Amino acid sequence: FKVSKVSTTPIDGQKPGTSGLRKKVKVFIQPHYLQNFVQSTFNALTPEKVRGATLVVSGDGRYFSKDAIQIIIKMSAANGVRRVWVGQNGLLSTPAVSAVIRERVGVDGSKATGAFILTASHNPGGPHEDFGIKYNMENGGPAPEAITDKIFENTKTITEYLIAEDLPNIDISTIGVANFSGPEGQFDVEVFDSASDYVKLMKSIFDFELIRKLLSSSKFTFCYDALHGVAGAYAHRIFVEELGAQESSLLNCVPKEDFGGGHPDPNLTYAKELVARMGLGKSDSAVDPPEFGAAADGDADRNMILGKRSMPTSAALDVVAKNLNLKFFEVPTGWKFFGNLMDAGLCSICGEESFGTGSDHIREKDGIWAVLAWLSILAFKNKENLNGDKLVTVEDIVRQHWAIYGRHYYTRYDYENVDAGAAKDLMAYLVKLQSSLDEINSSVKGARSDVSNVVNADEFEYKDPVDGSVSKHQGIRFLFEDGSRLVFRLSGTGSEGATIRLYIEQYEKDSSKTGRDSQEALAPLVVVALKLSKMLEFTGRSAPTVIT
Ligand code: VG1
Ligand code: CO
Repeated sequence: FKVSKVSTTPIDGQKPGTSGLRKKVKVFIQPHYLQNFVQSTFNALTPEKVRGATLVVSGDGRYFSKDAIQIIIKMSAANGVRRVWVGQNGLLSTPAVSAVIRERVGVDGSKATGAFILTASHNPGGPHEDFGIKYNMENGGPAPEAITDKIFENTKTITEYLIAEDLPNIDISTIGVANFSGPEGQFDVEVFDSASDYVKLMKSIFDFELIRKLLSSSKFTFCYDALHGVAGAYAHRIFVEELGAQESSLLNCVPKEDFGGGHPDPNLTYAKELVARMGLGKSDSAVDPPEFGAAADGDADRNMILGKRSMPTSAALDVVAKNLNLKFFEVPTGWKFFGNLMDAGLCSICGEESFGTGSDHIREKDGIWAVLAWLSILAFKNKENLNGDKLVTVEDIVRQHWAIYGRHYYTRYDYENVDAGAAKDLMAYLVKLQSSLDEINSSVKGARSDVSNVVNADEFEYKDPVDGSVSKHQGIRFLFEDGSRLVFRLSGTGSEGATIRLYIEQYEKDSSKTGRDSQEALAPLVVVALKLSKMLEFTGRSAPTVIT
């Protein structure tokens, strides 16, 4: 093949957010849009991470992925990359990409040093919806801010990109290797099985024999909803073939370019089918609901676990860590902040408020890992019990947890697609308000006299303990005397307008009060949050788009 230099000009707005660059498909398919970003990424890496390197390119299979993969392959060839690995049909979950970078060894002994992951995660897909791209590093984790800042700077000055226009399109539906030769020598593209490396890693972590006993027992019923995301490419292999679950346990496990028209976000609002099957919706009364249900997002790094109760991550983790005398860290939103801690051996389990948990087996959150972790716990607790009268359930375990550690009532209100200017004004207003605790507290008391006082109000700032880098403006916090807290922040994953996230949390230690409905328990704090922020005045919204 030949290498062409194509002239281009900078395109506005290519700043990677919480997890890569996410935009509407119609934005991504504009001439040079993807190419500018990919070249800017190559230019942000040290030369040995490009020339002669092995890169992974795949994603959650959303609309435009197939075209994007061909473009990235051609640009990789032109930039001197030695080989590109592609999951069959372009499918690899985000955690599987991380596993492939860390674990996979090619036929000739090669190892990957990075990956382009093509996903907009939990955002909908299709010609009128979202596409996304992010770069992961040699440790398998998302590029840190130092790199994403550099990529963004490069997008503002780019003048040309390199592409091997005459390289034929690769058949990514068939496993195999294609060899080419270019001006600098060999270039290979290898299409490989999307699941093998990941399944192997899971088997090295969990006791599959033990979980199999639970899943194949007639007493335990299970349901997994992939919401037509890439988790479907793993679910059959792992849950049915390896662990003996029934075929009928799988819901929406065929990956689709548009996620079947749905919103691949595993929460109580969007995972409607699963919620109904579990009998957990407001008007649902399911016949024989499964004992255990779980769902994943588009790229399979998130999980929602449903027993009769579920437990979101929150400051609950801090209480357990303190109790067990373990080190713990509070980082800003986004998995990229965990990478340094893990690489330095400082942390091994991580969680986010948005249905994300994982461990240091990779450098991404991991939806299927989370399900296997829960199943392991259930399998262990029921080891002697599979023939008994009643299995230990998720609900039993959660209640035991509350009895020991207390309960963190938690909810998140999302105001999606609000006017960007209005969202900015609201945030600026809150920052200004923070200069006077008296003013805050008179507003709090005016809204609800039964809510305790705010004792600290600040903007969260994080200093990475490993490399000393500082991330500012990571959320506006109001911390209350009784341990409750409110956090306001703007989402960094949306593709249009702004999304305001409001995190509301209240700690209850009294075990006689831990069984309440969380929306009811949090109602007073919600009133305070809305009044304090003048949510209605700024945004015109009297209710959030999504409550989780
Ligand atoms: C959201 C979540 C955050 C998560 C991020 C990426 O970010 O709140 O916890 O890390 O999505 O998840 P934001 O900036 O919109 O709040 V995923 O599943 O998109 O890779
Ligand atoms: Co995701």
